[in-house]
Amino acid sequence: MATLKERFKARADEQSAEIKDILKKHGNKKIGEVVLSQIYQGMRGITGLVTETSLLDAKEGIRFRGYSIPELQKKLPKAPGGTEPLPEGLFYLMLIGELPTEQDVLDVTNSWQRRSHVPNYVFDAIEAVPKSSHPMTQFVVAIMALQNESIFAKKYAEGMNKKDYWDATFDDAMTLIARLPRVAAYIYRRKYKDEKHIQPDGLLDWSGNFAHMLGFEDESFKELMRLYMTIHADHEGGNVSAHTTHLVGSALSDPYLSLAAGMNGLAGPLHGLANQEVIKWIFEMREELAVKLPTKEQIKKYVKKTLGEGKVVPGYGHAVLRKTDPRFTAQMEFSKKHMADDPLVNTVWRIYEVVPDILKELGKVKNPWPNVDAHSGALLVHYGMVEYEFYTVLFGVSRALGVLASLCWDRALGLALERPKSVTTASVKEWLEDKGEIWGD
Ligand code: HAX
Repeated sequence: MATLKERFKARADEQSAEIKDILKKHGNKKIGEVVLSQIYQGMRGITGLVTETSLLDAKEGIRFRGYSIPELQKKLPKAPGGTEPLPEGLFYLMLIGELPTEQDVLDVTNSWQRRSHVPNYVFDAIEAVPKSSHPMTQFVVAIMALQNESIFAKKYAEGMNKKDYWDATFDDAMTLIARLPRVAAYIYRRKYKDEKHIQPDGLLDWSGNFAHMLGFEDESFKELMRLYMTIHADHEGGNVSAHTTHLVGSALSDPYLSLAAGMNGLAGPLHGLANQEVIKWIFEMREELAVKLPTKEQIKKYVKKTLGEGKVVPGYGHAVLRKTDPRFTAQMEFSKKHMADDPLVNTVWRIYEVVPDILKELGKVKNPWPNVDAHSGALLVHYGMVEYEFYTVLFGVSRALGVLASLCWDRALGLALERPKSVTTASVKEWLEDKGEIWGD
C-alpha cells in the first residue's frame, strides 16, 4: 500500500502537469485589476498567491479542499468514543486532497508518534530564555533550536537536486508537526506549573497526547483540543502566518526557518495574539464592573469606552470574512454542548449580541462580526487553562498543520521565489503626473 509520501508525490505530479497545461493555455488571462488604494492598504483583495490547502469565501467562511467546518465535523474520523474530528485527518485532506479513511488517520498518528522525540538541547534552548519571556517567544526559540535537525537544510548543503526539494520538505514538515505539542507543553508547564513536566503518552492521538502533556486529562478537554487543532489549522494563503511561512519558504529557507517566521507573525495582536487579547479584555471588563456576567448595557458601555480609548474590540472584524466566522460558531456549538451555564461563555455570547451593532454604527468597520479568537479563550478558561498568554501557542501548533502542508505543495509544484514590485510615493506622484512608470523589474 502506498505511503502518505508516495500518495502526496502522485497527487503533486498530477497537479504539476495540470498547472503546466493551464499556464500554457491561459497564462496571459487577466485575473483582476489593482487600484492605487490597495497598494497602500495591505494589498487587500489582490489575488497574487496559490495556496492549495483551503479557500476562504467572504460570506461562507473557510473550506478545506471544498469541505466546510460542519462537513468536516461529520466526515473526518474521530477518536474512539469521540465526536470531534481528528486534526490528523484534516492534515491528510490538506495534503492529499481527499478525505482519509480511519486507517489513513491512524497511519498519520503513528508516523507523528514515531517522529516525536525532542532532543534535549531544544529544552536547554527554552531554558536559556527567562521564564518571563512570552510563551510565543519561547515557542519560536524552540522551533529555531529544532532547526538543527532539518533534513532540507542538510541535503541542500550536500547539493540536493531541485526535483527532491519536496521530499526533504515533507520529512521536515512531518517531524516538526510531530514535535510541536511536546515543546509547547514544555513551555506551558515550565512557565505556569512549577516545571512539573509530563511525559508523552504513546497510545494517544496527537491532540489527546497534547492535552495530556499540558496536564488536562478530562476527556472533553481532549475533544476540545481535537476541534481546536482542526479549526485553527488553515485560512487560505494571504493571512500573516500563512503568507509569511510561504514567503520565507520561497527563498528555500527550510521548513523550520519558514514556520518560525510565520509564528512571529501569528504573535501579532491583529492576528493570532487576538485570542489572548479577547480574554484579557473580558477579564478587565469583569474586574472593573465587579461582576461575573455583565449585562448587555454594561457591555455596551465598556465597548464604547474601549473604542473611545482608540483601541480595537479584540475578536471582532476580519480582513476577508463578511459574516460570523464559522470557526466562532463551531466553538459556540461545542460550548452549548459542554458548558452552557458557564458565566464566561455566556459573557462571550452576550458580547456577540452587542458588539456587531456598535461596530456597524462606526460606519468604517467592514466586518462587524466575531472571528475565531472571540470564543476560544472562554472554552479554555472553563477547563482551568486561565493563563491567556499561552493561547497563541495553541493556535500556532494548529496553524503549523496548514502552513506546513502548504509548504510541501510549494516545493512539489516548484512555486517561485516571491518578489512583488514595490513603489515609492515619489514614483506614484510621477506616475500620476504621467511622467513615469511605477512598475519595472
Ligand atoms: N474594533 C474597532 N475597530 C475596528 C475593528 C474592531 N474589531 N475592526 C476593524 N476596525 C476598524 C479598523 O481599525 C479601521 O479603522 P481605521 O480606518 O481608523 O484604521 C477600520 O475599522 C477599517 O478596517 P477593516 O477594513 O474593517 O479591517 P482590516 O481589514 O483593516 O483589519 C482586522 C482586519 C482583523 C485587523 C481588524 O478587524 C481588527 O483589528 N480586529 C480586532 C483584532 C482581531 O480580532 N484580530 C484577529 C483577526 C482574525 C485573525 O487573524 N485571527 O488570528
